[in-house]
Amino acid sequence: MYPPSRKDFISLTLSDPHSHSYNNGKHRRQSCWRKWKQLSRLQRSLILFLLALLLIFGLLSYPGITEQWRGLSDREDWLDLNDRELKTILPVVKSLFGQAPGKAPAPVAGPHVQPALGPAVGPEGVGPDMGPGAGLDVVMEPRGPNIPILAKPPIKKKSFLNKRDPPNLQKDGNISDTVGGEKQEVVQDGEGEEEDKEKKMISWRGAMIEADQATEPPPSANEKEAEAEAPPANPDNTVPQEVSTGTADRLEAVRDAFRHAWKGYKDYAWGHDELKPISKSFGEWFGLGLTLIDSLDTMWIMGLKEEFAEAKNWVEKELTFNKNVDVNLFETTIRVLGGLLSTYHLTGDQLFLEKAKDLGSRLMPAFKTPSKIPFSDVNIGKGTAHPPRWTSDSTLAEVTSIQLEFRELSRLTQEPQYQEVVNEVMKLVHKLPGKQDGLVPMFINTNSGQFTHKGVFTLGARADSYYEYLLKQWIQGGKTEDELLEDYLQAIEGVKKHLVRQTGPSRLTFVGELSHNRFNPKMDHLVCFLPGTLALGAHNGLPGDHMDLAVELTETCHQMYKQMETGLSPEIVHFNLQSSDSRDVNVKPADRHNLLRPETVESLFYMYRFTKDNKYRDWGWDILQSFNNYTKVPGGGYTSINNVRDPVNPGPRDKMESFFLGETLKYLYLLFSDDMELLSLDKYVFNTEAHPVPIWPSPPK
Ligand code: DMJ
Repeated sequence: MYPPSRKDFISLTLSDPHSHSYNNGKHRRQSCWRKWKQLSRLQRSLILFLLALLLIFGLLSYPGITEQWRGLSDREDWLDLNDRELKTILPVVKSLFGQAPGKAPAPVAGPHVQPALGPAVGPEGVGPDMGPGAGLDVVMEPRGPNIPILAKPPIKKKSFLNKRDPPNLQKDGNISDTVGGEKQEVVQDGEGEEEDKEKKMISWRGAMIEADQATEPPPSANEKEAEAEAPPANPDNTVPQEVSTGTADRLEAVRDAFRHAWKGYKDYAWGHDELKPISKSFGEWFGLGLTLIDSLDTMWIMGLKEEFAEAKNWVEKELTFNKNVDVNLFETTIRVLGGLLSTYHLTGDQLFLEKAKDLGSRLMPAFKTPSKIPFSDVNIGKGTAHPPRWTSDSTLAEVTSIQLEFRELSRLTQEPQYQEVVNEVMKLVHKLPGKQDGLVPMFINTNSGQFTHKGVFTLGARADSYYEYLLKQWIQGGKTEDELLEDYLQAIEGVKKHLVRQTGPSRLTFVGELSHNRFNPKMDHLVCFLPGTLALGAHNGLPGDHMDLAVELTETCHQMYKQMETGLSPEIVHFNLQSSDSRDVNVKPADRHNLLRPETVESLFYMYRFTKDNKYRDWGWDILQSFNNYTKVPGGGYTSINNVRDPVNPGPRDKMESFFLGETLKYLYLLFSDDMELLSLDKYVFNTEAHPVPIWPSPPK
């Protein structure tokens, strides 16, 4: 025990001041006894009295301590465990001595974790969709024993409902948080009530866990093993719900999530492509402010006016495409061109159209190839284009999922060249040999214009949005372009014939892959766009069995979340075809990551719009809770994680993809909105990055 250093303590030194060596216990006992005997009777009485007093106080305060401990765990968020102990013990000590033993350290009002990070990841040349395992870059996992306890950022009950000017799209006052048909305002209650509503969040290695779920220490290795064999404690993986979570609450929860994500981006990555929320830094992909532009229309839709104004100011003052940088044609088109076009439509502000035109013209060199199939990369400053270094192939989904944007640019500018180049690609692909019942291979050569790597078919990475854009172009153009419809219908028949199967245990319907006539029961999370697309087709008059398949696939995508310990889907799952197997879903260790992808919530949005079945909203709500529980980073931002099967250590990857703000949160918001006219699916078609562009008015007959 260290002697107190301050004078304001009663100091009792029982040791011999001249003797510093205590060689054995016997000598020590004798020496103490001798000292005791040497004390006067008064001194001995005083010591005994003090000891008795201490004992009595100790006994009396025991229930108080435990009571306070419990109370603290309910109320105190800003202290780490040491601070907690200190705070608990302080009153007891004060009551004994009249004051505190030394100055207590001030509660730390911020994250304690100072993650030990690896070297910063440089510019990423690989996008999130470059195939399985892509983006498995440096895993930055914070280390260290600290488990700080932080308050959830206070729920800002700022109501936009009465203040917001209706955006252009909602001439009828579409954007409203209507409950029971009436505009609702969020009531500003007293502070105390607000505090009560705040959930207690504990940061666990960069992810946020609700305090009441995190009171148990992490299981030991043995306990973990035992758990793995036992049936899950919460087989439903249902996140405890608030008693009644109405539409307005859910909308506000999505806005809160957006504000939190935006705060991280604004504080640490402003004007850069992506936030790295754990290291509080940023990543650059093309240097075009990807997250900012991807977020513009989401902010507009959510009515986040201040945030939107700041972002617009950046677009006006800082955004330039006149820079010597190689960009990926597809990613830049769907995120930046799409984001600018949709923001132009929502706001009517010419700034966004001007920027879109500038970018569109700079992307055009990509189409100067022998085959007219565009190269994957363009230097928007130099006006040169090239394929990836290792091949002259382009990815099929990439060259066939830029059409909505280029076609719309032509319509707006009355300059036909944009539409012409992308329509040419569709025409070529339409008549190309190498398809199997409408299914297309994943690569196409920019010299020959032929498919390569034939015989492999997937609805996942590298082919996914080809199918999506067949339908959406047909809808965009007023359902007049028959070749697009033909290709789409044929492809869906091909999907049903070759790729749709059911699992053995629970008969879950899924879409697998075909490799040289061998079926592989593997499904990317990316495939979860399909139920939404099928439902959109059925809504537009396509066969009813498309909707049946959509319903079944949405259930499967929901199960891909529900059956995981974090309630979040992995990037890829393998389904069991054998009924003898106990589980429907297997996840390989390399596929356990979650990149905050949107496809399932996208489909939930379509399914709710077309069926009004509340279960889709509830599933979306659970997903939002899981994002908040396992991917929310204290201080701002959300992070992709490495392991959806490990709620104790989900393994933050230190990256917030721009599509989390551009798509995932937007679709969640639209899912919970009661306003069916807010981006009506009869007036708008969403590009593959969730940027809405208008369905063209039919030409006069
Ligand atoms: C987005 O960029 C787009 O949705 C794209 O079509 C697929 N990949 C991401 C989201 O997962």
